[in-house]
Amino acid sequence: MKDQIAKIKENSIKEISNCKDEKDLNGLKVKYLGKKGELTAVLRGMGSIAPEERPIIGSLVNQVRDELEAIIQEKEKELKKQELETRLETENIDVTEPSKKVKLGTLHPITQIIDEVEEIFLGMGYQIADGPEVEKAIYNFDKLNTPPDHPARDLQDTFYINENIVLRSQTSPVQARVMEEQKPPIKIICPGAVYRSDTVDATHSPVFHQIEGLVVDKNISMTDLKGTLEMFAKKCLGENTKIRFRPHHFPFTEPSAEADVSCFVCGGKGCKVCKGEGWIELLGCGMVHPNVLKNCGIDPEEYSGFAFGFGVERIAMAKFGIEDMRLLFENDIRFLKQF
Ligand code: 2NL
Repeated sequence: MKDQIAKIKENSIKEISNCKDEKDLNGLKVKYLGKKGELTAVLRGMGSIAPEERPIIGSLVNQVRDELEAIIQEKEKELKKQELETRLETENIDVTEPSKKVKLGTLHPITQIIDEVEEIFLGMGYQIADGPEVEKAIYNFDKLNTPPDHPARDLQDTFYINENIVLRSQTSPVQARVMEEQKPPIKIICPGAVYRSDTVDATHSPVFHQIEGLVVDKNISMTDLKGTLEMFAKKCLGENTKIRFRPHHFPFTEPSAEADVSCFVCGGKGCKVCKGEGWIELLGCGMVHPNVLKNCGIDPEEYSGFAFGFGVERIAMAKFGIEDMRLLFENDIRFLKQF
């Protein structure tokens, strides 16, 4: 039996040292040390030898097993090192090879305008507010002094979820919510998507974007409104831009006005963009109606405010020279990457 063990030891050492890779080595491990391996077989055969011989054979097997385990571990290290060396020799990386180009997208023209307007008003100390697009009719209309019989509330003009819930038709409900929640001074702008039941054509879309602004404080007057909007127009459209105000009507402001800017393409001479007028309609504005302040928990005897609003698509179309609004919603990459 001792001879048998010596033979196993001799053969296994030879095989292990000739072994070329880790897979073969694992095979040898199983062959000699495994449950069904040769050394285990020797232990199984102990029944046939004299009882006094058994501990001697047992300890011999264990000794050989320990030796083989150590040799295998050593070989494993050696093979790993060899493998790493061959990989280092054969796999080289060409760091000068040009990389695959990552195709960068661009910001949508609407996003660009919103970002730019936000930046200008942040610079004037405003905060940016947002709120739900699916809105209570109370916030979209009633609180804004737009009574139940007002044409803007008609089923033809507004998308109703039910009698009391609408897709907001303006971003003013965000401002009404802020007035209810905060005490003046309030200086905010509210950009976002709004919804009106319009048929799609070159200048209309049932979804478009609006930016509204609101300032409420003590002693706010029409001069603050005019100065603020003039500053905004110059920053947004160029330092030479002029602004003019025409009387208008909105239910939520009194007095109300529309503001035009001198055409930023021709400077006022008349061109295709301003349709020969020299002026481009920019926005609607006015002094916040006392009823609106009252409806939102602000005392109109103590505070006053101004507000304004404009459509982002219209500004984007004028600024980028886009003639059909539908292009802004089709999201054709060939169109979008021009801006
Ligand atoms: C337009 C005109 C405007 C406002 C929006 C407003 C909001 C509150 C109170 C009073 Cl909370 N006014 N917003 C005021 C005047 C005009 O928008 O033509 N938008 C597309």
